[in-house]
Amino acid sequence: MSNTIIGDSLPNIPWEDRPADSDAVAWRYSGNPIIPRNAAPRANSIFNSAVVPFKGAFAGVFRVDDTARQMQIRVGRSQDAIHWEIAPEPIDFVCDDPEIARVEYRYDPRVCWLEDRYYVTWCNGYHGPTIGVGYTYDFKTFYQTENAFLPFNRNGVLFPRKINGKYAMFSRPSDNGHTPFGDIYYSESPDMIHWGRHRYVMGTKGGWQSTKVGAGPTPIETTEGWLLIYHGVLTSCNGFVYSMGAALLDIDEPWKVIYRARPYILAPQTLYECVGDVPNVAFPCATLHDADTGRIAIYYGGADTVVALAFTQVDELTGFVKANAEL
Ligand code: BMA
Repeated sequence: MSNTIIGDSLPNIPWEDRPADSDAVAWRYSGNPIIPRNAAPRANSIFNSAVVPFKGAFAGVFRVDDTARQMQIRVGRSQDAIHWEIAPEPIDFVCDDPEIARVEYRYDPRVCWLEDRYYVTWCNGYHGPTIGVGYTYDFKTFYQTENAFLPFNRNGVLFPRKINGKYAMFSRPSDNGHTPFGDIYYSESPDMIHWGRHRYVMGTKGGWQSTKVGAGPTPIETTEGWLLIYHGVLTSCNGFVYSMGAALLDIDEPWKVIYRARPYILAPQTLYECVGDVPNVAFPCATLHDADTGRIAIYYGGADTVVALAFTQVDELTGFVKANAEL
C-alpha cells in the first residue's frame, strides 16, 4: 500500500528528479541556492523562510537579517517558487495592543493556510524568544495577535487544520541563549489565543539529533498520518550542526510518534550549507507539495545565509522513515 498526501493538487511546484548518481531520500535542487544573501535591499542574509501557494502563484515570509544585523521578516512573491521578489522593508503588522506590537526581533517564520487565512508564526522577541502569531489574507496587510506562549520558546509550527476541534501547534521550549537542549511539544487552543493541554511529542536521539530537535515545515497530512520534517542538532567540536529528519505521527493524536527515522534525510554537506554566517546549517521551514504526484519541495536555510530547495516524494520518504525507524 502506498502513502498519499491529503490535500490540493499543485502541479506547478518546483521539481527535479533525483540525479542518476544519487540514492538519497531527499536531493538538492541543481540551481541551489535559490535565494542569495543579497537578494533584497539592505539584506545581510536571507534564510530560514516559509512559502505557500497563493492565487495560482506563490507567496512567502522570509527571514531577512539586515545590514544592521537586525532580525526581521519580509514578504516575498514568486511566479515559479524559485525566483523570488523580496520586499525592501520588514512586515509592519497591524496590532491594537502596544505591548504586543513592540518589535524586538522576528525570525524563522512559518506560514500555514488554515481555514480562511494564512497564519504566520515566528520566533518573536518578547523579553526573550517566544512564539509570535499573526495572519494575512492577501500578503499585503498583516495582523499580529497574542504570543502563543511565555518565553522561552522557538519553532512554533501550526497544523493546517483543527484536530479534535482545536487548533494545534508544535513548539520547542528553550532558553534565552543558544539552547543546548530541546524537545518538541504539542499544544492545542480553542481560539488561537489561549494554548494548553501540552503534550510531549519527541526528544533528542543519538547522532545528528543528539542535542535538540525542533519542528520544521507545517506537517503534511497523509493517509498514514502526519508527516513531520524537523531539524535535529549535533554538537561537534566546532559547534552546532543542523540537519533534517522525518517522522510519521498519529493523525488524531499527533503527539504519538508512529515511526521516526534514525538517519537524517539531509545534512549540511554542500558549500552553501557548510559556509556562511553560521556554518553547517540546513534548517527546513516550509514545503510545497502536490497531492497527485506526492512530490514534496522542501525550503530550507543554508548556513544562516541563503535559501535552498530540496526534493523528496511522499511514498519514498514514508518508506525510508519506516525502513529506518527507531522510536
Ligand atoms: C537557531 C536559530 C536558527 C538558526 C540556527 C543556527 O537557534 O537561530 O535561526 O538557523 O540557530 O544558527
